[in-house]
Amino acid sequence: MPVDFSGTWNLVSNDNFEGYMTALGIDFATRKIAKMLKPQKVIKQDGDSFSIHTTSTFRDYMLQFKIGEEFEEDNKGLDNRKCKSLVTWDNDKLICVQAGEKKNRGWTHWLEGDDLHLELRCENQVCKQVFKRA
Ligand code: ECB
Repeated sequence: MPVDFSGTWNLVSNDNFEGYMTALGIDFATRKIAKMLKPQKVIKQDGDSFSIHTTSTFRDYMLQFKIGEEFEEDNKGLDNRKCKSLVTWDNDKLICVQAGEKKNRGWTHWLEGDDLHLELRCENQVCKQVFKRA
């Protein structure tokens, strides 16, 4: 029985989001707004199919994927770059590789106790986010 990420999750910590956004080329004014946000994630996991809605008072982002199936990701409202993205399991961790213009781009989700963890990577920057169940 694989882990189940399903649920509604609220951001409680956000380490080095500034560095991650800078690596993505996000402008100063947008970074100042974005780092004040407390986004919520709504994750739906149905077998190998996932949807992850990240919502905030400023912008929303929606991602749908199936494990092991590469897809075109259009990072609309984020850095607006397109990637070839692929999500796979590594034991109980969900790993996404976002191949494109930016090196070493991707993210990892895992559960730790009652918390949802997310590591966001771009070039040499790592942002670490923790969410608690709403
Ligand atoms: C959507 C809420 C954040 C909006 C921030 C607005 C502007 C900043 C622009 C770019 C920064 C890059 C990423 C923002 C951080 C979080 C959004 C979703 C990150 C992500 O890829 O989550 C994955 C894993 O949960 C699913 O898409």
